[in-house]
Parts: sequence; structure tokens; C-alpha cells
Amino acid sequence: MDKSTLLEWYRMMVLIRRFEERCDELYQLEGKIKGFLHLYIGQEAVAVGTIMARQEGDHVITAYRDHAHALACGIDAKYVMAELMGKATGASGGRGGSMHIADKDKLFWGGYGIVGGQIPLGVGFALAEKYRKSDNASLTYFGEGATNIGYFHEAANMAKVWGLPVLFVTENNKYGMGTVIDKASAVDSITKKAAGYEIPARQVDGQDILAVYEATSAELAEIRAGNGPRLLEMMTYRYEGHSIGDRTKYRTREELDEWRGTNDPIANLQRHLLENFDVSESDLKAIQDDVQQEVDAAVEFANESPDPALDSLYDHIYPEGGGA
Ligand SMILES: Cc1ncc(C[n+]2csc(CCOP(=O)(O)OP(=O)(O)O)c2C)c(N)n1
Ligand SMILES: [Mg+2]
Repeated sequence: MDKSTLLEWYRMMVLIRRFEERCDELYQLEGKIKGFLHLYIGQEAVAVGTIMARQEGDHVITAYRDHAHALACGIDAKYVMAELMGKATGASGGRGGSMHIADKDKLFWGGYGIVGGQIPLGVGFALAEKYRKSDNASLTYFGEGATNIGYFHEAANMAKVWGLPVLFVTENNKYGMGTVIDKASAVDSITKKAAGYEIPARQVDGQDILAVYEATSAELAEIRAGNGPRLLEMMTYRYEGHSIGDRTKYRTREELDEWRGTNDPIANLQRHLLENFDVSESDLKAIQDDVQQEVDAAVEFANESPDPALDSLYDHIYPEGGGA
């Protein structure tokens, strides 16, 4: 992988982290973001490493922990921030908020609040692409907790029966909404669930963006060749609570410190860049400063944007000319 590509990935991961750190402040200290807010901090290499491996026509759909996917799909940070603040200029017109960021033109379909509900939709995109005879795929993301839900099993079954071009990306951060995987799942690895449908699957170090990218590229090549669905179980960790306000009493401080201190995805890539390329600390600092400006500008844009107009309250609820 060449230096400029790696620096681009580095910039995107730092952007996601700074963006979300700022979101945390805007929620907890300034009260400008309201409702739910699920942060992805710690998991950045998964969204960035997978989305950087997609081709132009590939679809992306995920759950409510969706800011990283939105940014990595190329939605401008200012539209994501405006959405989080419920402004009319937001990616979803200020109506979706944190869990429902989407951009049809970028084939980023959201942001989905019902656990597992996006999985059959992701398989539906794959069905559409197979029907069109394209070589596009659907990258369908979900947490390990979502694989305990019926949606996952029904969707995995049909994807295999119909040989659909879907890459299931499980973001295994070990916890659901406070429940550790061994208390909710009958098996300790999601690859075993995929085996039940004869979907080839493997675990990947989700803190190593190079491993994430390589695994995704390899599986997408299989999928594009018409070899049916694949599943990647990305082993990762979220540093913050499930959502804002979760005091994470279900895990130890030591466990968090271990992941954050020794296996941080941004630090891992930073080390790789410094050790193997002609990159200096000050080059990385310049990227961090540039990202900070981008985040500040996004907040300013969102702050100055108007709320959705009152008379638009009932827009997009019923079809034009429809009604009860
Ligand atoms: C159908 C449904 N059941 C329960 C919930 C409440 N809930 C929200 S997130 C969550 C845990 C999901 O965990 P996981 O799939 O591992 O994703 P993560 O939050 O770790 O990214 C639960 C139970 C919900 N939103 N929808
Ligand atoms: Mg989880």
C-alpha cells in the first residue's frame, strides 16, 4: 500500500475520532446534540478499511453507530454535523439525527435504529444488483449482538440460497447494550453462525486497517466473481459507552485501558507509517491540525444553519397525494 493512500486512511480515521470527540462535548457540555448518540471511537479501522475497499456502485448500510460510515462514504462532515444538531441542512434534512444519516447519491443507505433491521435491506440491495447483472456488492454492517436476532438468520439464509453479492461485516466489539457476547450468544464466534448457512467467514483484527482492507478486498473479489455471500467478523472494541449516559459498569477499567493503550487503530497505523515510510511526526501533526479545522468548520456550519421550517413538519411522512 502506498504512502499517500495510507495517509488518506489515517486522515479519515483521525477525522472520525475528532468529529466524535466533538460530538460528545456538543451533547454533554453544550446540549446542542440531543436524542441518541452512539460513538464509534475505537472501531475506526473497520469502517474506513472496509469502505476504502469498495467500488463506486457498492452499497453500504449499517446500524445506529453510523457516523464513521457516513464520513468514510464521503458525506461532508458539515452535513453530518448539521444532521446531528437537527438542522435543515443536515444529510437527512435534520429529521433523522445521529442514527439515521443517509445519502442516496453515495449509496449510503443509513443508519438504522432497529437492531438487525438493516440486514435484510442490505441483502435486498444485493438482490437488486444480481438482478441487474452488475458486479456491485452490498456491504452490510451490524454488531455481534444483532446476530442473535431473527433478521440476521433469515437474511443470511436467503443470501446463500440465492447466491447474492453481499459482504456481511460483523463489528464484534464484544458488547451489545451492556451485554457481553457470552451471555447472549450460544456460540463464541459469529463465523460459527455463518457456517450454519455455509457462508465462508473468518475473523479479522479490526484494529489493523491493513488487515481489514486486505480481507475486504479479497472477499469482495470472490463476491464479484459470482461466488455468493461472505462474512467478515471484525474483532474490535468501543471505548465509550453503548450510547451517551452509559456508565459501562459491565466491563473493567483494565480491559478498556488494555485495548486503548495497546491496540488503538489510529496508533497502530501511525506506528506503521513512522516505521516504514518517509513520514515524520510533524507530517502527522499537520494532518491532525487540518482535521481539527474541518471539524471546527462543520460545527460552525451546523450552528449557523436554520432549523427545519415549521410548515415542513408533515413533509416526507405520507406519499404525495396519499393519505390515510
Ligand atoms: C429490535 C431491537 N431490540 C432491542 C433494541 C435495543 N438495543 C439497541 S442497541 C442494542 C445492542 C446491539 O448490540 P450490537 O449489535 O453488538 O451493536 P453495538 O451497539 O455493539 O454496535 C440493543 C439491544 C433495539 N434498538 N432494537
Ligand atoms: Mg456489539
